Amino acid sequence: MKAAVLHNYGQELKIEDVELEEPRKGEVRVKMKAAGICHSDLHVIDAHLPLPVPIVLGHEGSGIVDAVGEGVASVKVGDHVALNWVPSCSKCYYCKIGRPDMCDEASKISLMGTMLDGTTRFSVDGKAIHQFPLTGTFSEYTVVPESAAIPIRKDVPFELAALVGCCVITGVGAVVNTAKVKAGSTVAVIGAGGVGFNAIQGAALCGAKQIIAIDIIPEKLEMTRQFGATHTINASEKNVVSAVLDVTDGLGVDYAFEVIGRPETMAQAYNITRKTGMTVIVGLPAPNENVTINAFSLPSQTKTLTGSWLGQGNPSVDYPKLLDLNAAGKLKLEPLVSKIYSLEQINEGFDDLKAGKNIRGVIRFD
Ligand code: COD
Ligand code: ZN
Repeated sequence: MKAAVLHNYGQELKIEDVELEEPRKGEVRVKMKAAGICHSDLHVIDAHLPLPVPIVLGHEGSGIVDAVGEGVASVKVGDHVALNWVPSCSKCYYCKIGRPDMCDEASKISLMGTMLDGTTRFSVDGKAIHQFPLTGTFSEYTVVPESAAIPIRKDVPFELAALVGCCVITGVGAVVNTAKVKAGSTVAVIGAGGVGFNAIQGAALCGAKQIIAIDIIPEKLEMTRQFGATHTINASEKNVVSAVLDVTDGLGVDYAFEVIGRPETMAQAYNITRKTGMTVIVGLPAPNENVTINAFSLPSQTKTLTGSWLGQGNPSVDYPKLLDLNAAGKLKLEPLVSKIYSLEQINEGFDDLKAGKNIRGVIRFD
């Protein structure tokens, strides 16, 4: 079985034969059909997200259940599934209060590159290969906990189904679940990548009257309009704060979303939020980075500054819902897929991601 393995940070992934253990109790094996290439995978390659190597990356994926371990009840062989990289334990404090995105069990292993029990199912010559926590979708097959395999409708192309697992739920959820954007409000999204495009269409779904897309790539900015952006700002040409004030009667926006993961753009998101508005940070910075914002503004402008992880979603409920919204024509998934790659072309996919060429590049396993 072939998988793409990262052996050392900063290097290309190597396509090689990897052994995969049979699913243990409560686990399922998935024959992968499609996997999205997300910036978070690139964060690992660039050593910004400190997961151990060697590792099979990839956390946005879909496929068909091919084998189930003892006791598995929620999926069966033949089911189409989209994978979930934050499976909830349903026992910890956060799962109990209805915040599975903050599950303590999932957090514990989030930087371990393993399954929930701290072990991994991939190996080469008896030597363990890590996996993107609970997933590892850049592989012809993967083994995941039952709660990481969410059954989905069978009439959706796999490359679209793959996207709900990260960029769609993260972007749409930040807007719908975390910010709860109100109809008629003003929204800015900094970073028009796979996740940012979904924040934009989430804002359109909520009925925002003004949606300002901010990026540094003109072609991407142009494309945001078909997802509902009403204004675009090229951050490499204009001062973002003044440009946003210009189009919002000097107020700033009701809601600003940072979808890149850089301290400068996080501060920018806060600074373009109007008094009493809300700033939502979606992008993940390196663990040691800090943001500088004006301390006086905290009490004097009473803005809400918060974060959003996995779009504050609940995958087993939200994936099917997001795919239904797509089937109803209310959520665009087709135009998110800019280019299809084979597993062998994965490094080209990462080069294109770095160059900002795609909304989403997706690997098809055939
Ligand atoms: N100003 C404006 N836009 C910029 C700037 C800038 N200074 N710098 C870069 N950009 C743009 C790029 O041109 C690009 O279009 C966009 O920002 C980033 O998009 P992508 O496609 O590279 O990245 P995504 O959308 O795949 O992922 C971005 C996240 C930040 C959401 C992701 O990397 C992340 O940090 N996720 C949050 C943590 C998380 O949930 N991780 C686990 C799974 S994602
Ligand atoms: Zn992702």
